[in-house]
Amino acid sequence: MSKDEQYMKRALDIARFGLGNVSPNPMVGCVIVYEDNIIGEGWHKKFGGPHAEVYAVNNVEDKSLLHGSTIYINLEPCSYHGKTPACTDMLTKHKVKRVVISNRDPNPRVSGGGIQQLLKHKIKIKEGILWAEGRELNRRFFTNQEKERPYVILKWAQTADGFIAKENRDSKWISSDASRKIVHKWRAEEDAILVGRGTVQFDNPTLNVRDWEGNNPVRIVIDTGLKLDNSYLIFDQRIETIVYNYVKDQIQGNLIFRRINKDNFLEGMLNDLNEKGLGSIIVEGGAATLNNFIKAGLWDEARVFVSPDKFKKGIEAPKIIKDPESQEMIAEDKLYIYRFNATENGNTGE
Ligand code: AOF
Ligand code: ZN
Repeated sequence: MSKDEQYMKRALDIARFGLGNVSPNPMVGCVIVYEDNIIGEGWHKKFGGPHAEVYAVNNVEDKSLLHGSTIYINLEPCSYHGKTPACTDMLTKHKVKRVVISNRDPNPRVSGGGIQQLLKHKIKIKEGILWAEGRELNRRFFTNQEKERPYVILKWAQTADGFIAKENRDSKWISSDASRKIVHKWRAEEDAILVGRGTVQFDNPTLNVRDWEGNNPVRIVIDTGLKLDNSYLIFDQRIETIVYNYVKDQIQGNLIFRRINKDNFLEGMLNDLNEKGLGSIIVEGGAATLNNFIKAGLWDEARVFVSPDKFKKGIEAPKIIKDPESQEMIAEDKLYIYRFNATENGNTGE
């Protein structure tokens, strides 16, 4: 690894601390280096809060050193005043020497404009360092910007013989305790969690984060004909909950009913979620709902636990006709990860 790559790796590592708190903004880390020493670093901590560069510059004790420093940042610095001031103004004010970037910011309000601002002030630029790693870290953000929809993660647990539930719909005990703990971590990492009507009816889930510390995602239920009565746990008003349907638009406190056209329903729903600023969803079932996302090609990642049990009959698990990108053991379960598109690799994206 070159020096530039090593410092960029540090920027990416600290950027990741923002996971679960910055969406739909990207995770950004910034490392300031003077004569091969890190003199300041910081990351974007919270949506609407200061950007990574601000924390990093504030972290530098002797600001006069900024003049001769290199700034490592995994995303092109922003050049417009959004919820917070333009980072390029701060960097040019301090007359930093060089800026090293992993990815350009696809946000149309930046999109190369940040780099141009810095060049205009004679600051040296190097971009594309650990480009693929940066794309991977911010895959949710890049999907939001490029496809104008949330990043979609499908998740289910199935038996070794391919069933997601028993014939009586009992699906609670397929995966191990360890796998279930990971699922709660995953819930805290995404903006929303989605299930279909059947899952609410048969499992009455809470869809919150219990076995992990973190934010509860917004709950989403697809109940096109509004068949669910208000006795289910997800209607307890404790967490914002959206019911997507064909029938009505209505707001009842924390419970929102949202009508979407029947044609291209999933696209319409994802579009609505994008407009609400929800950058990612984890789809936890059931089989019909998961299959609808797969059929429509509207997914980015699938995380599938396979337990050693055999049910012999029951509700068939969804199938993804491609090889998993990775597999690992979680206690006695196998966890397979599939990607709709294999990670982009190799070039600088220019
Ligand atoms: C940076 N550094 O740490 C982040 C950036 O509304 P604002 O002001 O928070 O701006 C949000 C946009 O800024 C976001 O969509 C993305 O384009 C960029 N994020 N830029 O220079 C950061 N988080
Ligand atoms: Zn910024």
